[in-house]
Amino acid sequence: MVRKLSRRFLLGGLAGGSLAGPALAAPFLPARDRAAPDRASPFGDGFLGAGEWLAYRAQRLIGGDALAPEFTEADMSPVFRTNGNTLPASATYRAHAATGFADWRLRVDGQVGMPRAFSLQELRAMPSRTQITLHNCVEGWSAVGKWQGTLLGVLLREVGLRPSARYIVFHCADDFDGTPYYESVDLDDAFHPQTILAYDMNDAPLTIGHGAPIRMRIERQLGYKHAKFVMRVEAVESLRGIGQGKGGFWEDEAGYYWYAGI
Ligand SMILES: Nc1nc2c(c(=O)[nH]1)N[C@H]1C(S)=C(S)[C@@H](COP(=O)(O)O)O[C@H]1N2
Ligand SMILES: [Mo]
Repeated sequence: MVRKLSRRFLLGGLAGGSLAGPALAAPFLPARDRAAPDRASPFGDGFLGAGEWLAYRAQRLIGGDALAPEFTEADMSPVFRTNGNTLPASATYRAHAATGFADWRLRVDGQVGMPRAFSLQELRAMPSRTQITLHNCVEGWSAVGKWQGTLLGVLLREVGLRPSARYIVFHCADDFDGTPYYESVDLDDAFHPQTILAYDMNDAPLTIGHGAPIRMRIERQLGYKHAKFVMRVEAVESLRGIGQGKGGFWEDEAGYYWYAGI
């Protein structure tokens, strides 16, 4: 398992993306410290549709380590549209935006040993990854963009994930008719080398429309999994207590698949 993780990490560094920053020796948890999210349904037996469950198991089995394709600068889309909410209504969010997110903090809590709040400067100082990838929205558009951000795996290691943690939930500043946006992933995606808390897009600080101050990039998943305006990262044992229990805003509201693997 240790060899497998090293290979994953090495591939992450060689496959077009670049890693930067201090303390890159072993940012990912040893396999034995990780839960086994693929052994049981996140929501209890029979919750995921049969097709979704099969796809999830198959992809975890054969493609657990696989990287999403990466592209070159020449492939980058001249226009990368925004989608969903482009400016959270929250007064707290707008106050942070007005001051360039200087006093904003990312809360990281839940099933962790040391809950912590990170400033944008702290996140920027941590090991990062840059990648040029294809974003796929279920509404029928896609675009290639360049993203830089803190490796979620490194962040989780900082706070010490408890063995009980099985899913990572992203709580966002925006809402639709009063229901806050949220998303979640299993630990395979959380520790995947292309899963980053992006603060830069196309070599510039993330704009509000694209999710400032940070938005997720979870490259093997469809667009709606890439939570924008992330305010809090919560490690949980089960997704049942989150929202209406299906793991994400669109999963709860419109029956989108929780496992949106592509
Ligand atoms: N917080 C939040 N995150 C979100 C959304 C949203 O409305 N709110 N929309 C999602 C959808 S459907 C897509 S396709 C992408 C769009 O990202 P973009 O605006 O950077 O293109 O963000 C995703 N993340
Ligand atoms: Mo989307």
